[in-house]
Amino acid sequence: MPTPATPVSLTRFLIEEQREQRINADLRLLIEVVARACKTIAVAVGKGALGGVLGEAAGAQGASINIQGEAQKKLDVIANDVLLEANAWGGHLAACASEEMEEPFPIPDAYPRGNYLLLFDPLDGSSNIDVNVSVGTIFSVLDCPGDAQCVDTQSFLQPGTAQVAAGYCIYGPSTMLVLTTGHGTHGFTLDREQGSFMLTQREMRIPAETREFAINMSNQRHWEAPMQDYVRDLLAGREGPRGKDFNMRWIASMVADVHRILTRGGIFIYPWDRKLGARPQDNTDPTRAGKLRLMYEANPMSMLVEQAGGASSTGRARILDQVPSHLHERVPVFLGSKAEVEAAVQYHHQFDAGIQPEVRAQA
Ligand code: AHM
Ligand code: MG
Repeated sequence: MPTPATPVSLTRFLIEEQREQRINADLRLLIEVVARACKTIAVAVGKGALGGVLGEAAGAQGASINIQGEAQKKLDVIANDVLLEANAWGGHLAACASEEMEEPFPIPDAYPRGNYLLLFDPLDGSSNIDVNVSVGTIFSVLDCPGDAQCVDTQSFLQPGTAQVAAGYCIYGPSTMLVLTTGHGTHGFTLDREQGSFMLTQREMRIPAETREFAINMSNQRHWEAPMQDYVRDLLAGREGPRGKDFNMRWIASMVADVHRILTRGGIFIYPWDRKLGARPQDNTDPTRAGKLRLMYEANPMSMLVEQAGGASSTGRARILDQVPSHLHERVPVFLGSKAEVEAAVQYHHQFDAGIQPEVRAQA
């Protein structure tokens, strides 16, 4: 009988990556610390109503509102605090930035500073937390440019191509960490008895073609013309210009939607829409150019998706090439199966070139 392959823990995987000189010791420590923080968050999320952690966080006057203008859940605050505390003292970071905090958090003077920057959305999809839907933590790692003692907002304003690692932890029926350090995208499942993340999906691959799309259709009337055309053609199915039937899924928790796409393909779209504000191409207000945040959500997810053979775009340009001008910049997001992302981008390019929908349908 063949011997079953030895299970590979996250720790062993990272040590082997270090031996291959794909990561250094500090980056290994950083990823281990983030993974440990995610285990703590998983416990808090898993307690649900029993832990008294559901509902909104209290602010000075009613609900606490974060920099994004959203009411914070208690678990948003808990997850943010867990990540900050876990990462403060290891000596691997110069600073953190969080979707929940207006300004970056430099490592306190009491601790040594390292040369990495960590960005995170501590609890993505938290509006779903009270209804027990999968949520997750998304993170991105950058090198700190210049002197780690002088870190500021500007230090973080790097394009997604500069990320040295990215990942998410999904708190679902099982807790999984999905990680890239620029050498493929790998999935680890938390063994709850052992307390260890175990490698369960090496080299995740997204099928290039798909028949599944994920979008919040309730915003349809606010979309721009090429989005209307693209989704109209998806919905037309086999009888339409795409010549095949499409299925739709929308969990409204990006981590869960992207996890499905990494597992079985699909396209995830959160396009610009009129109610959000400034059109991204007008570049007047980067904080209102979409719903999802470039640096905490779009960049890490784009790196994971590209490393798994997929594609990621604003609808007009590669997300990872976007140079941020604002820490909390937002961006339209199209990511997933490569051929489908390219199809969606085509609708935008043809619209920008003045090609009419009927002509596009025959193209
Ligand atoms: P959050 O970071 O405040 O949770 O917001 C991001 C979430 C994504 O997880 C999800 O894709 C999107 O918002 C859902 O938006 P909508 O409620 O408009 O469908
Ligand atoms: Mg989020």
